[in-house]
Amino acid sequence: MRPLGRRRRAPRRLTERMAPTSRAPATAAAAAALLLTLLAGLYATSAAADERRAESAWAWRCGAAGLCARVAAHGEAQASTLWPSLPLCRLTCGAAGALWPLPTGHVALAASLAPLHPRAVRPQFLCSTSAEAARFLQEATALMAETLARECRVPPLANANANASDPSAPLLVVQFCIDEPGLSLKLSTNESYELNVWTEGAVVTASVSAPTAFGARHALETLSQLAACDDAEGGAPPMRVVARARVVDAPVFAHRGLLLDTARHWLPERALRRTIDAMAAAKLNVLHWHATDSHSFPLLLPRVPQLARYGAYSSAQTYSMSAVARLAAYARARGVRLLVELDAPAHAGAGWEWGPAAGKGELALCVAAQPWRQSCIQPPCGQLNPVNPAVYDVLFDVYRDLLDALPADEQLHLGGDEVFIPCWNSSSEVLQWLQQNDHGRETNDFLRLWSDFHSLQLGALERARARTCSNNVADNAPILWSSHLTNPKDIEQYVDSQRFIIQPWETRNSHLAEDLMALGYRIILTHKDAWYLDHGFWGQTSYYRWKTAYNARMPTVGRTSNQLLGGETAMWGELVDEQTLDGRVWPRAAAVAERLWSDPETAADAAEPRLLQMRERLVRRGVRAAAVTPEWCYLNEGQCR
Ligand SMILES: *[C@@H]1O[C@H](CO)[C@@H](O)[C@H](O)[C@H]1NC(C)=O
Ligand SMILES: *[C@@H]1O[C@H](CO)[C@@H](O)[C@H](O)[C@H]1NC(C)=O
Ligand SMILES: CC(=O)N[C@H]1CO[C@H](CO)[C@@H](O)[C@@H]1O
Repeated sequence: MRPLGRRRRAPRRLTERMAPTSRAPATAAAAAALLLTLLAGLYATSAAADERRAESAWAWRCGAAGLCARVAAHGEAQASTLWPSLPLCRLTCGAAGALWPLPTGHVALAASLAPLHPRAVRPQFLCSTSAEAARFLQEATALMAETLARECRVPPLANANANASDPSAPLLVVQFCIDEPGLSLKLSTNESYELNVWTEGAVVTASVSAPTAFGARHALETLSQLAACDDAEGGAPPMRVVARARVVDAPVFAHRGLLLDTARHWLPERALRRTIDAMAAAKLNVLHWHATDSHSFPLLLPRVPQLARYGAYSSAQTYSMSAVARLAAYARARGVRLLVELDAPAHAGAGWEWGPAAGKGELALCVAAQPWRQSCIQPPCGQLNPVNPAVYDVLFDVYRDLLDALPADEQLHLGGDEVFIPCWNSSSEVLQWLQQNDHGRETNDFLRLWSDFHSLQLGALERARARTCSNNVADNAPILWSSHLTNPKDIEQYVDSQRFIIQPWETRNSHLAEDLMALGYRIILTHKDAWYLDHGFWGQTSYYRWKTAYNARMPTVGRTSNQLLGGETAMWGELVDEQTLDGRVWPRAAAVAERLWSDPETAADAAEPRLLQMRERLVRRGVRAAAVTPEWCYLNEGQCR
């Protein structure tokens, strides 16, 4: 059966400005042509005829509630307000169009679209933008253009001068005005920006001013979200962009993270890069890389190659330090920091077995012990040996190698969760040490030992840092998970508030973060009953939908004092590898991204049309984000709440 007759839309001129357009009511001649086409269709059996596209009967109109309504394209009374597709309608509908995350400052979007060709985008550097910032933004602009081209499947220009030969071809000029010369991305980097877009003839100008190149890069993400593919056939430019816009924006929280775990399952570099692409689109800025655990140690360290030799799942499932450096550079070009975590002293076993053979004694205890319930919380067991001085020498080498691969001064996560006291309490070496140092075997004695481990671990890190010269404690203080050590009533005797940032991973109704901030600690918050993306697949856990993740609020205290640094969502890797990674993480991590960037007063329902566009955008950009609503509900905004 042939699709209904298709009317070719008149090709739009390349320079044509697009306002919501109408389709003329079918004239008698057109109706006759349609009838003929239909009749012809009864007899047409060729494959070519079958593959023609059916012209849709539907168009979209932006309504007063800021929702795009699907309406019949023909015979609509107010035909002049119709857009031919939902993405085009959404660009300028509602207060924030298709932008994700929601900007926190002024947003104005004119309901008029200009043609855009993603292969014709030129950066320009104004004010006294430094050469270093200009180089970064030149690359960032090229990345944005490439991302848009990919989104709309625009092939490279056959002729490098194709644009110049056609003065009426659309051109996007991006003008940058950046205050700070440097390119250091850290907790205190100012990520704010201001974006103004206007159109004159075939030229769209986007002017970006920002204190830092990283703020300007966010402006490019926003600019890319002011554009959508134009599916019209017949000579139309591949994309449309909002012709006049103004966005003033800055994040509410400085630390906006996503945790990936490459120890429970190894992930190829391409999966990490794809995740970073999606993070950049959502303005997440920290990839917390839980690189090692008791299951595996995939980091191939030049000074301590034994860790990967013993600890990697296979010689192919490793990350060389040049791979780490490559990933760090890839991330930084997208406004994302790599926050590498080598969990310790618990969650460490695989890779640490070679100590006795190397004359260093037992580096880890209870490695793969059975029955595992007596020695750890999750198999395989393993906990570093806190009383063996060689452990801290190895950690010193480990940190030196890592810091050589990462940008100078980069922050590290030191782990610190889930020490299982019975493991240490069953080691004759540990017990002997306790006895020799006049300690008993009470819980407090083990907590003291654990706390001393973190002091010595931090000592090793600081010695390693001396080689890469830094003592900026405020910006790159190491992070520890909450644990028995961080109980508010005795944390002060175990963890120094001036040296460590604490990452609570508690349920939403917990007051741990507030209590720790009252004691002067700085906090990165992970709501484990909303932002743990692994839940819902094991034990008694349940799956948190994007709306649950979105609606999980941050505490109100600690903001003005800069103690509440931000939050993270976590994709623990026990039950996810590259096959299902994207769909587990996205678009839920994007929901958390908006909570951390914008912290909106409104709940998820109000954000749904934009979130659904974000999901489509990620898919078009090559991320296999999960579907979160039937397609009918996507096409009919607000009808499935
Ligand atoms: C970031 O820079 C903007 C523009 O210069 C400024 O208004 C804002 O206060 C800065 N934000 C912070 C947190 O310093
Ligand atoms: C350590 O083991 C001893 C002997 O079983 C026990 O008495 C003690 O309570 C244990 N300590 C802790 C903190 O569990
Ligand atoms: C592909 C490309 O960028 N071609 C040209 C487009 O126009 C500018 C300005 O005239 C040229 O510099 C480019 O080489």
